Amino acid sequence: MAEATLSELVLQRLAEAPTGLDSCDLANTIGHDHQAVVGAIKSLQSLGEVISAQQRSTKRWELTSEGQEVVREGSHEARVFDAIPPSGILQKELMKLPSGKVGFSKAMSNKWIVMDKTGENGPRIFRIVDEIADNVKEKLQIVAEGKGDGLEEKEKTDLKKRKLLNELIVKSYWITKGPSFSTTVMKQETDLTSEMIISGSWRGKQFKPYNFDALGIMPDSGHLHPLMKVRSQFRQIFLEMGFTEMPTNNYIESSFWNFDALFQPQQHPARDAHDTFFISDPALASRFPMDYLERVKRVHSEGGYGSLGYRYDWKFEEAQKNLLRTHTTGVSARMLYQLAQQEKFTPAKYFSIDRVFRNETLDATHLAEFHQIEGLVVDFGLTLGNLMGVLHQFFTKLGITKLRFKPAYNPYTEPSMEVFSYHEGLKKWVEVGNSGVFRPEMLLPMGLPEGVSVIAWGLSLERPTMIKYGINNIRELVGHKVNLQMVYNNPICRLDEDKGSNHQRNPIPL
Ligand code: FB9
Repeated sequence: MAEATLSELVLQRLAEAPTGLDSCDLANTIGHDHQAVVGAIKSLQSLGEVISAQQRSTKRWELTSEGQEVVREGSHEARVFDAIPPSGILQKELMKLPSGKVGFSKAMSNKWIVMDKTGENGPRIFRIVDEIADNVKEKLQIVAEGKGDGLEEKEKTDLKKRKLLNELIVKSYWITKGPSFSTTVMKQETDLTSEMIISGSWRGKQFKPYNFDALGIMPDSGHLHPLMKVRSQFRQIFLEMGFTEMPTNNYIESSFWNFDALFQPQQHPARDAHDTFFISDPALASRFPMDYLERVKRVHSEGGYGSLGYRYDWKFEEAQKNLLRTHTTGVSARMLYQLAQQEKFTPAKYFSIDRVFRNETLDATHLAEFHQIEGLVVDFGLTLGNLMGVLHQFFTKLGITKLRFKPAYNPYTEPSMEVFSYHEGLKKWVEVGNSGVFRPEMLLPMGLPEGVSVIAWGLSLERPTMIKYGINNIRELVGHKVNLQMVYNNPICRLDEDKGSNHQRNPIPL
């Protein structure tokens, strides 16, 4: 039915109800969906003071499906009573009835039936009254007719306990006549047309008032995942600092580039299948810069460049093993090797932000993969002081100015430092990354000139993203259980703000 007709029907019923009407009762009376009636009420409200409507909550009782079945077929106890012939019935036969179990105990407690245990084939059940009154069915019938208020509260509670009744809180509107009440509704025009102006017909029409608070239609659009929003912010920071992004489009890497090139020995625990995902097909890589590979082999097995090396039997087959890269530092190694092939060395600043994979124990903040953020600077004479400086510059752009450095160990950097920042909320220092100076045993076999050093650092993308968007469980951020609405709803990510004096950015509340 068109809303205008429904609106007029509402007005006509209201005209006959001097004290007012409940929208739910009205919907039942006129046989319309309650939501449609509410829509008509809202439409009438927009006309001015034709009606007034107050939202209210009322308790309603409705039959459960089992309750409806009892109204149709009688209570379980009544059906059990009806199933007992004058000669009685074996209890085990009676229990086979759909209502047997529930009906039997109720009929016994109502003293409608009795059990005779003396029989040879087991207990027999007999009627002890000639007829019964099925009060349960009668009470449910009353509720079904909308007269539930006529029952005692205890009666309704008992029926609710038997799961024959449900108590609902129904939100409805109490409507009364407004100061401008009328039983007819003039259609409101929504557009003032040139034809109306020319003919003057606008004079006899009513126009729907503009709703200046109405929101515009949300344009359909795609939505970036929070990780990708934060990644673009970190990318912006690196680009502002003059760093060039490394090509990270190879999740699969050889053990050579992921470990050996970084001077990580072949017996290092991180190279164990418990920590690394190895690839079964193709299991082995075959193309390497063999002259460089020989230098790597030598520095591992015999030492060189002033290093004693690890002095073990380095195996080519181990270096060939393909894996899911455990860090993006393998990409850094490829870039540094490529830089070393230049005729004339030139300094460089590289960064990468991409997925890495570790065969680790999963928990609320760790999955078997994460996005590693890595930055590195290559030049002559870089020191730990330069590393601290570039870390201060990088984290300041994230709004983090209080940093502390703690000596640490990495197989491919010496010295190494864990980076900590003071968390104002937690009132404690939290780890925000790791860093170090790549070892000469890594750089010199590549062919980088003596005196060139590389300072580098890394952190994860997930940690700052979870902090930024207030997500506590990594599975709410990534994985098959992610609520896509979270992706649609989360706001844009700004790790910066209007350029302050020192270009400090909007701090991520650590
Ligand atoms: O990201 C980490 N923490 C972090 C980072 C940022 C942040 O908020 C933003 C600043 C505003 C809050 C917290 N961490 C490193 C520290 C911990 O979360 C740690 O428990 C988890 N770590 C990951 C690896 O764990 C298996 C984070 C990940 C990590 C650790 C080390 C590196 C990269 C990522 C590295 C490196 C490196 C070192 C030397 C040379 C080159 C790369």
